[in-house]
Amino acid sequence: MSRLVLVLGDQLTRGAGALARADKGRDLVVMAEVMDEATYVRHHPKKIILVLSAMRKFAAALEGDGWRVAYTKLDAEANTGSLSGELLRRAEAEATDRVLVTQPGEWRLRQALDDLPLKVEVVPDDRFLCPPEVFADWAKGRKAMRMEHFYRMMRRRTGYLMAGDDPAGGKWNFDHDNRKPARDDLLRAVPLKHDHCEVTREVVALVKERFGDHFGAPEPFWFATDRKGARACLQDFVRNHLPDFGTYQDAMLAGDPFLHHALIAPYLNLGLLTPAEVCDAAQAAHDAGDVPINSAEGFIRQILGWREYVRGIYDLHGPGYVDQNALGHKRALPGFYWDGETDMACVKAVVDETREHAYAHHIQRLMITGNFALLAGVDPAQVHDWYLSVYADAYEWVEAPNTIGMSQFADGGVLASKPYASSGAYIDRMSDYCGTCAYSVKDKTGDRACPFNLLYWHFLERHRDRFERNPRMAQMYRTWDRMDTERRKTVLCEADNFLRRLAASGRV
Ligand code: FAD
Ligand code: DLZ
Ligand code: SF4
Repeated sequence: MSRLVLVLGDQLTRGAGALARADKGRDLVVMAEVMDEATYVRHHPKKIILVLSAMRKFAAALEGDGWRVAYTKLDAEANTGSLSGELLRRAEAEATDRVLVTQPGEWRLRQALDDLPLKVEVVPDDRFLCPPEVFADWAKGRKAMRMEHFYRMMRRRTGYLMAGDDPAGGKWNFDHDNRKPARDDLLRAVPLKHDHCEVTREVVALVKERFGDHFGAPEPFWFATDRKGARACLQDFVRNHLPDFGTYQDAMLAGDPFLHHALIAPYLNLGLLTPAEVCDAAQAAHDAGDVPINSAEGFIRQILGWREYVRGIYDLHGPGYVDQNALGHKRALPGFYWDGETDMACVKAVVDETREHAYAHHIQRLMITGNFALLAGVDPAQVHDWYLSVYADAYEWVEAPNTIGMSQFADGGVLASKPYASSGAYIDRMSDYCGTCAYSVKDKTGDRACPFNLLYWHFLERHRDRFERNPRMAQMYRTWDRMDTERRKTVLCEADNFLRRLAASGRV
């Protein structure tokens, strides 16, 4: 009896997982564009275009390789609207009850497959560098599961940037060299942009018609939508940006959303690139003397460390991870996360760029939009929903640990040893946003005081019981406690007023 080989929209890797175990001569590959997946959050239109266009081209490539492929387009008359429905429909037509699938990234779909009245064989997703049993073994019995420890284990295990038993360059981490602000530079290379092909043009029209009311501009659309294009992006990044990646990793510039970032997360998360080939490319460029160790290490840490680590955390903690709210935050997500209507120049820049590109780099996500939501006490479930909706690279397994854990501290410290909270001073140091802002980053109180300055102390005071004894935060509490009593009262009172204005009108 033949099997249905379900290939999900983010499993577009030839020869991996279920495809590696399937029988080309007998089994039937099933791929389906379905409304359930397109609407479980209101994805940015660019993300839907990317996924559907890449799915169509991947299906064609599989057919070119000799596979039998049953592909359902979103607007096909027979489309049942869900992946379960499509599997049942194809199972009946193929007269089989056997399904082979690579483990879906998200708990939501893992559960849907469990509920199917078919014999579903789930095989591990072997595209990751850390097999699930290795992560489980590393995590076993640990009180604190810190990324840095995981990362060192992975460096030793894979041999990336190792000199025998020691880390190349004599240190595991070169972050100390990597915190430079960037200057406006007209000579900085811009990201590689891809022209629409016929397949993408058809998908753009479909998405504009069906999802035109979602947050985000469908065009200009210039993402790569196949492996060849994704490889070209990787090569372009390694040549033009990787040498400076480390140095400017944390920098933010108004008018340059991309700086020296790789813009490859959408391709990695779809399967058009594998983490192994990305790390290989960085290692090779370093070995050839083209990329200094601070950049090679900083970049490989993101892939081999952070990306693998958040995957492990998501798997280990189960579907309940996203419902946590350790700090008890309840505020509604402000409207400016959608329309950008705020006087805070930094927040406005990130929201506007997100709408335009379905992209913001890590520090923008963490220290601007994430930091504001944390300081203002926004409900983490609403923050999670926003991040899952607005980025082209957003998939719950990677987005949730970053949002719920790293950014909002809603997991109570599983992922981060202290909250990523900062006042305006950090933003001013790492960006040029403050120069054009209606608020003044130098003002700690008063009409023009930067909201990040007011809310930072308000946050520390609100959560004193939880954080006062955290050794990494003790210094900040000492600074706050040394302030004059009247000044502290003024800060807290002005922060309260700010939060009242935010709740009343949303316009701040
Ligand atoms: P670069 O900065 O060039 O980094 C290279 C690669 O490293 C990325 O492509 C990515 O694959 C990996 N990487 C870097 N940081 C992380 C990280 N913290 N976790 C996992 N992988 C990482 N990343 C996603 O892929 N999807 C998400 O939905 C997502 N949501 C996020 C939400 C929040 C609140 C925060 C703070 C971070 C989130 N990240 C997410 C992590 C990171 O911001 C993005 O991976 C990165 O910005 C993608 O852009 P890039 O490809 O230019 O990355
Ligand atoms: C993100 C996405 C979208 C927008 N559409 C589809 C789709 O129509 N069909 C499909 O198989 N996958 C889609 N995806 C990706 C899935 O949501 C992804 O596979 C799950 O989130 C599991 O990680
Ligand atoms: Fe952001 Fe404050 Fe700077 Fe304005 S002054 S850009 S709100 S950090």
